[in-house]
Amino acid sequence: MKDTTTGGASRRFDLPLPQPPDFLRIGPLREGTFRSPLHEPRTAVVIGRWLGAAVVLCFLTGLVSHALQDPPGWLRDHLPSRPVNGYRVTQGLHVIAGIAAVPLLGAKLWTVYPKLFEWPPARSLRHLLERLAIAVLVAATLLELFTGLLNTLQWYPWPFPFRQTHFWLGWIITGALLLHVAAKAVTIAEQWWRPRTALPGRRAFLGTVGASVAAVTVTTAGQTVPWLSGADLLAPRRPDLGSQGLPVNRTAAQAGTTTVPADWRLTVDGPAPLRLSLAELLTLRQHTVRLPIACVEGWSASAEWTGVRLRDLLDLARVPSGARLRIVSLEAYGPYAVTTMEPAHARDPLTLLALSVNGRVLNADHGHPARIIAPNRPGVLQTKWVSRIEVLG
Ligand SMILES: Nc1nc2c(c(=O)[nH]1)N[C@H]1C(S)=C(S)[C@@H](COP(=O)(O)O)O[C@H]1N2
Ligand SMILES: [Mo]
Repeated sequence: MKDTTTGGASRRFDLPLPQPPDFLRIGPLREGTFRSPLHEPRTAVVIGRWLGAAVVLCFLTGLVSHALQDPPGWLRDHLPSRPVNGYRVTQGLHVIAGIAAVPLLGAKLWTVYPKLFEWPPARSLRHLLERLAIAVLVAATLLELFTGLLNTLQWYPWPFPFRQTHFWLGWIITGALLLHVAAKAVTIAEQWWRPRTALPGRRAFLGTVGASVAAVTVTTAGQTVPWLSGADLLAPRRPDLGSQGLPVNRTAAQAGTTTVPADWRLTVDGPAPLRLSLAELLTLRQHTVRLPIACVEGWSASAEWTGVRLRDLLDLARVPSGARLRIVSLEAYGPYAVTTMEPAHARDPLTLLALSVNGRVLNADHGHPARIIAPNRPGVLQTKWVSRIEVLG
């Protein structure tokens, strides 16, 4: 059936055809309730393009983040440890695009919301399915942006696991978005290249949306983009604030690792297992590298790390070069107390078992006595308070 709002001329969304029965012509179902001329397809398409771009960017960078944090078996051996700043850039973009999507989604929903009161609610099975797909798209996108935003604040006021929920919602949104774009393909094509027609208030509206997007991104992007750090007013983190010049997510007090046992040794499994005290680690060849902590929450901060190359330790223990590792922390509980590392990262010459940061011995909050620091690796996997390196084969 032909959608009555897809005419070539720009047509407002709020003309219910046919009208609802008399007793229902109340509230938003009355004719003429929505008076703005901007509830029309051209404005919806202009904003939809930007919102679509932000959503696609979030989805792709989200896939990268998920793959690096929890790689499926077939991908494990193909995840590169370079570029050094890879995860910093993809995750920075993920959070920047997600924040930009908030005002864009608000503007898009405002533009089209008279359609919520379309009459009749469903003209055909196709129309009903199309509207159901939009309901899923809107609900999933609202939940996705809400959980993502709260994650940047490290606040999890819900009973479900954040990462899995955020990941699967991303797929649901992408599927529903493809359906939505397919269902609206004619309208989108018609409006895409249409010469601009002056509609009262449109420039001001689009200008306000653009200014809102600029305001929320410029005041938060400084948590990962160094030259914007001066404008970092709304982000939960300033990358240069924290002990030893770096933010801390989980403190030693929270992890229960403020006091390291006097008999602490780094254990490395392998054909020639190692048990090394801190003094012994310091006698091995030390390297200094400049690498970022790039947190999934969107902040990142570079620092100078000094310590022993992980691959030197693996060679000493005669660990085979293709081995995957399990890195075990002194932390007893906590989702990042144990992490795994693929050979590409384990063998990268920049990957260190770091003992100091910015020229000072690691303090308790940054992982004393030893922590992992590796290039192109999510912050959650830069394990602090390392006690043992196991070989997974
Ligand atoms: N053992 C352990 N290591 C950990 C964590 C943790 O909770 N436990 N948090 C990780 C996270 S989420 C980040 S972003 C980095 C932060 O490192 P920093 O506190 O030294 O800046 O440490 C990582 N290492
Ligand atoms: Mo993190």
